[in-house]
Amino acid sequence: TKDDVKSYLVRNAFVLFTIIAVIVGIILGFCLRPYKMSYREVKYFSFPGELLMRMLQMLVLPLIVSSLVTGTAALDSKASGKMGMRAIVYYMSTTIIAVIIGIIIVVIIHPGKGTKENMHREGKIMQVTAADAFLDLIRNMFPPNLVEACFKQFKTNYDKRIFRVAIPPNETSVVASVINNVSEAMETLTRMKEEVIPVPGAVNGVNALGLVVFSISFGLVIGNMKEQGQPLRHFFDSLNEAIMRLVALIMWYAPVGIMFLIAGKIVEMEDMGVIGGQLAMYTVTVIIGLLIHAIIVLPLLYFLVVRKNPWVFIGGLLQALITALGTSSSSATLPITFKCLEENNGVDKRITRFVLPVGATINMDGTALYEALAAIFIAQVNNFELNFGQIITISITATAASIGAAGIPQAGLVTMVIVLTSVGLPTEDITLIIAVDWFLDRLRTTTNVLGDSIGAGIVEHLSRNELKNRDAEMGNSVIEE
Ligand code: DAS
Repeated sequence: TKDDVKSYLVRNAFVLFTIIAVIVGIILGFCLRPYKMSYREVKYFSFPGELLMRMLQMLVLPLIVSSLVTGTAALDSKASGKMGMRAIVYYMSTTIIAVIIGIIIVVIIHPGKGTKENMHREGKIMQVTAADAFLDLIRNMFPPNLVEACFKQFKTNYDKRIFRVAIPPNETSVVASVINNVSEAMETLTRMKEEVIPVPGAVNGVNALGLVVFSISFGLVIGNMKEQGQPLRHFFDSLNEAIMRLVALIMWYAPVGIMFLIAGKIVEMEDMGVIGGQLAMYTVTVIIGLLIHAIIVLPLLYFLVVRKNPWVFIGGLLQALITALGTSSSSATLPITFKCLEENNGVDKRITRFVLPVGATINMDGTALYEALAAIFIAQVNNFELNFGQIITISITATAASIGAAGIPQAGLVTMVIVLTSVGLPTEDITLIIAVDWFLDRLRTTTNVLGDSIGAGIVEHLSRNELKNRDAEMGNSVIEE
């Protein structure tokens, strides 16, 4: 029909604009580099990009809450339990696969050459065990103050954000004490790289994990309340719809924002010449690991389970993937991921609403792969022989750290502290990799978003019977327009 043609054109126009934006952003960035803009000029220049980040982040909180509440309320608890299990199994298995890939690749390529003198250096700070890391994660699932969990804002400069993001609201947790202890190392780190690391804009550091747990429970309860739950269900439904309409508006602005985010980053990045051989090897190793996961493992998994062409599915996600690349934040990308999955790939809204917010919060394949790989790289640089037990500890803590990392720029670098301390590696060695982290962060964020989206496709396929039954039961789905 005419409408179909129109929406097809609009969709393709978005993808086309976004690709053009990336290309123009790169060209513009390289053309402006010779002018050596000051820090302030770069900030002014990237302002349109900063605005995009803020607009997207503005929607994240209501989007997570409203979609999860409506998503779970629209299913009966048995169906949502099954879907939830499938999603969790998918998240855990892909994260573990990612960690294993990271470990194998870094052991084979061996980018760290053991240049540091002191071997077997004891970690200066308290040793965090894998159990501590997990307990911390679970603590975060139950924010004692829901309101505070919603509006913790992290503004100003990067170092402040590093500390505060890592310290969950109201926590007297292990992570908090670790971060306090390494504050000195982190300060050195920020002092060294002051002009390099600032990221555009304020970052929304909500305790997404806590909100996810709350919203799912709330949705389940409303779902079981029958008529009495109706007003709340309608409220969250219509809130969700309104937010998605705002997303549709922001999509028009997204290419402009992405162009300036990319150009601004290229203008301010350090000269590649200063990146030494080891760091270059490390970068290549990370890229190879992420590529294996993103273009072999995930598509293969999709194909094996869903039996459809994964590349067609991934093609529909292009705009979300580019937004992830541009923003380095999977939660800022979340609104766009929703749009791509629902509109381009036709994934059932009951699935996206239910699994995407959870995925964006806890499922970070790229981050998990990165953390394990980076920790072993740091061990290699320190000539620190890791035994099998320590490698297992790294895998477990890297998984926990990826679940605990917020979907914001470079959060993975912060949660790395957990992984390093768990095996007694020096946390100040995070400084070794910080120069390339902004770039690798973009790639791992893209991998994270891809993992979440493929997960939604797989869970939808596995849950088709429940969805059908529910349709039959309800006459029609509650949340279908
Ligand atoms: N950049 C983050 C994300 O949004 C995670 C990370 O730093 O690894 O996915």
